[in-house]
Amino acid sequence: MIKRSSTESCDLVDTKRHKQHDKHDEESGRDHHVNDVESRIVDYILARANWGVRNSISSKSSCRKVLVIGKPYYWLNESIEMDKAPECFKEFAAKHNVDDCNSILCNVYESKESRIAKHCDNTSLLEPGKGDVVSISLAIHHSDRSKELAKMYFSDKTTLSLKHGTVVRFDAFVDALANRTHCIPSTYAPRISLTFRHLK
Ligand SMILES: O=C(O)CCC(=O)C(=O)O
Repeated sequence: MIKRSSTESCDLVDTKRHKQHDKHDEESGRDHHVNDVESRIVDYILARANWGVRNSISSKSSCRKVLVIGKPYYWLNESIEMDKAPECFKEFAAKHNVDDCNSILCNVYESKESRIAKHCDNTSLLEPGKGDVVSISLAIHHSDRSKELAKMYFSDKTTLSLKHGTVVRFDAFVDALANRTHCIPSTYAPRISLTFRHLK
């Protein structure tokens, strides 16, 4: 089971489904025989993610934890310097052609209630001319890798099914001009996303 604070009210998603993996690892419910770049990233993020803080706002209300790597986007949590992030992040970024980004916001959606509200990205923080935003989903549990983990809805009626390895790309400047928002209202299976941006 993933460690959670005792005050958290968000129920974990479908824990029964992971019983078989609990046999492998009672502590995390994850299959530690899998040691690819994605599972190393998931382990690293799960061990460090916490509620996002921004003045009086907390990501707890969305049942979503965060980990900030590189330049901080939105959340004021302490961030891990890009150079200090483990090699698996560099390998993963290179694989997805986003190794020139200077900010990775990791969102952890552990429970059914874990969500992100309708929003446009804050373009005032982005490097001018570099509005490309790339968000990649990872299943927390290896057994969920072929399943739909969540759905992302854009206000122009585009709906994307998020699975392990799904890459979502959009231009934040274009979307802001068109007032095209996006949101993920709920979580079907525990998911982590890594969102790569170019910040000023
Ligand atoms: O978690 C995701 O898949 C999307 C994250 C997102 O929309 C954001 O960080 O602004």
